[in-house]
Amino acid sequence: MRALIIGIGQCGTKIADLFALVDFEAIAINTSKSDLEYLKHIPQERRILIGESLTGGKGVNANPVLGREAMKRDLSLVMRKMNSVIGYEDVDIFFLTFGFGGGTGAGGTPVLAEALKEEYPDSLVVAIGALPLKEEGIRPTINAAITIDKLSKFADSIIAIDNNKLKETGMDISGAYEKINYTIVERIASLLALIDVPGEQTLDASDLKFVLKAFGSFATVGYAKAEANKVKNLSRLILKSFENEGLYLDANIESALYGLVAIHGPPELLKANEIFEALDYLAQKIKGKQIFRGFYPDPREREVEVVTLLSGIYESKSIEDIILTAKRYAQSFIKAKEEAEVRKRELLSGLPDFDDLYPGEINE
Ligand SMILES: Nc1nc2c(ncn2[C@@H]2O[C@H](COP(=O)(O)OP(=O)(O)OP(=O)(O)O)[C@@H](O)[C@H]2O)c(=O)[nH]1
Ligand SMILES: [Mg+2]
Repeated sequence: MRALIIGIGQCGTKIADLFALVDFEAIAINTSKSDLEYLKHIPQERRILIGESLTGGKGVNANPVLGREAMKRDLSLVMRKMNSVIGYEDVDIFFLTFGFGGGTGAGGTPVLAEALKEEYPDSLVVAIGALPLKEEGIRPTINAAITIDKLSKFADSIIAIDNNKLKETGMDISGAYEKINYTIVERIASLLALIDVPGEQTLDASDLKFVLKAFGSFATVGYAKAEANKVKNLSRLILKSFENEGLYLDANIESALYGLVAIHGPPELLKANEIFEALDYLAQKIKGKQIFRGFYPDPREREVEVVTLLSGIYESKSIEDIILTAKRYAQSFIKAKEEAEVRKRELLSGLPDFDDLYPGEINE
């Protein structure tokens, strides 16, 4: 199973850099030269500055029109570099990491997703994006809504992480970002680490691709971990992984089409009846009724870890709030703009030109 992580913009490249730290192949793309320099783990030759002719390497200041243009102008450079990193071995899934609320990531990611789909039709393109905080104001919300719409046409799944969920942790903002970035990487890395490895019942790349090939709908990754001696009933731990606090998105999991549950831990704890109790419950609960499962007994392990992936989700309060707020704002903005134009025309109509009032000043 080969995954390639591509970070776009500041948020996205920070997350990709953490993936590189835990040995994933990662590429960073940004309009900001200094943000690219700030990365620690992605090798220099895998950092791509785009839109330099447009912004002089200074970022696009949350303007996705510029982010989109930067990616378009340098798309052939990006795809060439991509090609040289990929070589001859196929990529199963491209994970594109980015922040929905900025300019480079929001504007550039859909352009790249479309190009990757065209160039590598057998690979999946999965977007992993952070949704803006409500306090950031209207602009990030609009950027997010329009980017969701565009990505839903090209990405196979969109894993949306709601930054608002981290406010509940009560940390300062940069600490909270760090934590959520780390959590995203931990979850996805734990999931990928269990694909194509030996186990009791295993998950392979085609299972994961099946689950994530979901017409650009939303997916969420749940997670729960406990020390082996504290696990009284594994069923409860599994359920916890996809309950609300396990997820980073307010989503109605009943609207999910597919689920995938991977459990890793000491053999004596992976009791079939407890596992099936939870999996049956989950299969009943989700719309698609299909759960892929992998059990990985490991005698060296002192912890039990459960990673849950739910895909095909189309009901999410986090997403609906963003879309409805953006639509409402767009309507009132467009109306206000039209009114302003009408008022301007009304006010200025009937004025003469200079020549009407200063006749005969210039002899021709
Ligand atoms: N989870 C998480 N979210 C972040 C992080 N940094 C920024 N964000 C979110 O991402 C959005 C801003 O995106 P950035 O990545 O900073 O913007 P960009 O894509 O670099 O685009 P420009 O800076 O406008 O060129 C905001 O809505 C933030 O909430 C981060 O490290 N982690
Ligand atoms: Mg930036």
